[in-house]
Amino acid sequence: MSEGSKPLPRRSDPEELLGRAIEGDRGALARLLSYVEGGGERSRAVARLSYRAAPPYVVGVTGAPGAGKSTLVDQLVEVARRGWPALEAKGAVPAAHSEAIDQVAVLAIDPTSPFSGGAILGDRARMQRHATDSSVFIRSMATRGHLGGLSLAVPDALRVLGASGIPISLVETVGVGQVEVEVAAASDTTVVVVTPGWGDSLQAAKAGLLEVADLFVINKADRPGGAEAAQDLRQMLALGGERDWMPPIVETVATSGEGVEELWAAVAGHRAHLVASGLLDARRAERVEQELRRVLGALFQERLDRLASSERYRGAIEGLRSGRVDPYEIADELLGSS
Ligand SMILES: Nc1nc2c(ncn2[C@@H]2O[C@H](COP(=O)(O)OP(=O)(O)OP(=O)(O)O)[C@@H](O)[C@H]2O)c(=O)[nH]1
Ligand SMILES: [Mg+2]
Repeated sequence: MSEGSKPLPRRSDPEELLGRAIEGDRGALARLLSYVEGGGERSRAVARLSYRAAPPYVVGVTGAPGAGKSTLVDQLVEVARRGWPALEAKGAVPAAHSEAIDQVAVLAIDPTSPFSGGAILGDRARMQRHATDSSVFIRSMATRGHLGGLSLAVPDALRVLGASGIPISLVETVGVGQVEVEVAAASDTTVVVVTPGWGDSLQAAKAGLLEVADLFVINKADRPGGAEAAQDLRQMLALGGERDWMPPIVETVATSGEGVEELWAAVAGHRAHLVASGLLDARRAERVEQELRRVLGALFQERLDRLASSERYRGAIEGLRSGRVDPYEIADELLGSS
């Protein structure tokens, strides 16, 4: 067989890559995630392969820039690998909660730049001690061209992690914009990180983080003002009225690891609540619907962009300028035949 008639190199075939990722090949997994980021046909092929797989349990960690999210995630990885802690309280400990966790993935989402910004490098450095540990998979993600941006790329990426057999994923996002808040809300347990000091909790509230939080962390508890921050949060939560789940508030010092065990226990407690109440499945089912909407939205947008660069569209604009027709008529006409 001549060189030219060979099929595509098998190592770039998504199915082959997924097979290898399941066997623990981290290079293959990294490549699949690059496909997801890159968008286009390859990302679709990856989605097709992985969408039936059970997703990992997703713990979203969000909060203002510099709150200590990466430092905290780095510590959480360490603690999480010891497994879900047994919850003594209330006797409500499903058997699933004593299971070991053999692998943990970390996704650090960078919404600031599609061209791999400085934040990613900082995060990498902060999590470097896990770099040679084969049970920890760390990845920074941006959206180079994924249709629908982060809000679709992240669920796709999580599904790939699930399909590869990774049971837990920690997702770090900066909670600043609508999309980041959406990404955080797509987690099973959303941890909102604030720091002591006036106004931080208020900022979190303004950014819409109060609604998505299942758990609050007051990090940098080695600084003064932790108790006041907790008080602020409690007051704001109380304004929201009764809820099924009142988000616990945990104080941590991420740099020393203080409070991180308690944080992990609180995550486990929330997970137990979701499982026991049936909310885990209900939330995931709801997310599937939201995802379909986003996919449709992205596809409509794509269609609109194509239409807007067509000859027909330019012709229609001419008609509009001459005042012969109104925009609604033209829109109907364009849509009817697009
Ligand atoms: N004093 C103190 N400093 C901390 C603590 N946790 C993190 N830091 C420091 O805060 C700075 C920011 O920490 P990161 O973990 O990078 O914060 P981040 O929220 O991931 O930051 P971005 O990803 O840039 O939004 C670093 O210099 C950390 O060493 C803490 O508990 N106490
Ligand atoms: Mg960070």
